[in-house]
Amino acid sequence: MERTKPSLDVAKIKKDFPIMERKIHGKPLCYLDSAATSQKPRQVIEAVSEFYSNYNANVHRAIYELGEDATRGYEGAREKIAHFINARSSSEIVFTRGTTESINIVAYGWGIKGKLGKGDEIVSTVMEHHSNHIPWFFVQDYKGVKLSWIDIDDEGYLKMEDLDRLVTERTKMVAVTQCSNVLGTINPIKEIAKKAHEVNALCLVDAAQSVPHFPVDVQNLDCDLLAFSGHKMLGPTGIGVLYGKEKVLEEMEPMLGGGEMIREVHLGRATWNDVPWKFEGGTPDPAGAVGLGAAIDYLSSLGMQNVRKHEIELNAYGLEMLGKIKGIRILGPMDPKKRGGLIAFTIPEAHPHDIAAILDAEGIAIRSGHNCAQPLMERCGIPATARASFYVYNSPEDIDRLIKGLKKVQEVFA
Ligand code: 7TS
Repeated sequence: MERTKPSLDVAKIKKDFPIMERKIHGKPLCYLDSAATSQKPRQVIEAVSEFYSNYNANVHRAIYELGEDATRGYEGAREKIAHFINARSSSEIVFTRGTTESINIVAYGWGIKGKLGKGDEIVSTVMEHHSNHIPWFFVQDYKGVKLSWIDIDDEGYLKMEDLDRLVTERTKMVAVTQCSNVLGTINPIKEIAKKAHEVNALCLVDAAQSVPHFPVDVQNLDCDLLAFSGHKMLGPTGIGVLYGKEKVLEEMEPMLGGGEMIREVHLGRATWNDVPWKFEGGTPDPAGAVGLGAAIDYLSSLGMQNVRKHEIELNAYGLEMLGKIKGIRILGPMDPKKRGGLIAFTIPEAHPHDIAAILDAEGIAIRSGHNCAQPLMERCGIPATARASFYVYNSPEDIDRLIKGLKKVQEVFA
């Protein structure tokens, strides 16, 4: 395949990321682990610094100007996020610490504290990250509900006949990832949500690997709940989002008690604030929210369609070049358009941790291990993978360096 010109001006983008100046073992950083966490552009770092330098105060409780500035920044970020995923209103956006916390809030507030009981069922898939497994295990253990999982086919697509078979009148929730962090598979959420709604079940989407990488429109998907993390989309760590349809959020119980989540408290009893604040107990992270708002501005200025196009180009080149490595096993769909910007693989000569260690000596950062998806590893019959993942600052040259590094791995272990 001929190398195509990337859709994004990567050389210009890279200049916005101070960390790209770093040398690792004397070599320029080649960062291929954005599915774990993305790097941060100057615009985000400066927004956080600006918050602490000029606006810092606790939100929603101060009468003075500084407090109002901080609250405006925090609530302004909520508006930006609502717009970014096309929510109907900012009251559908709950700030959390990330995807994991968002899903746990639902498992607790809708599941454990909700009306579920024996005979009810929750359907998920074998390709979920642990963060979209464990919270449902909690619900299973507390409420005696039955869990079942949609399987994958040999190419790494969901077996849609399993969806038809497993989603029944007993199903109360279908919890599924939009994009697998290992296979890269992009799942047909619209179809899955429609199926869930046919039996009056809810559909929760783990969007940790989708919202950062391609346009996501919650009204078009018609999902009921959707979770993602700021740190995977150029934003700060420690801030994330739970989107929920207002009616669904209203019917859920809060997980954290205290702070802004209350309306009235008397000894021994209390009533809750309106959504979304009902779910934001304790002092929140306004600097993180403002940083996430800046990340959204940055991604919007690039255009999410361009981000997606860029990653498809990197996928195409990566799949082609990795495909030439002798004995390699690439997980997931081989169509670059059907996967998110990541490629997990194994090679026969070396354990993924050995691959990652040798690549590190070359300045290349990749993920190795079970990728927090042990049930999927079991399903694929392997203990671990190496994984290269791409973002706006990656270019075909990074893939060339990866390939060169892998050749070195094969020499070492030959
Ligand atoms: N869901 C998916 C699909 C993910 O990929 C991750 C993190 C999470 C949930 C959890 O996100 P958090 O921000 O709450 O931690 N995935 C990865 C990964 O693939 N490598 O490191 C973290």
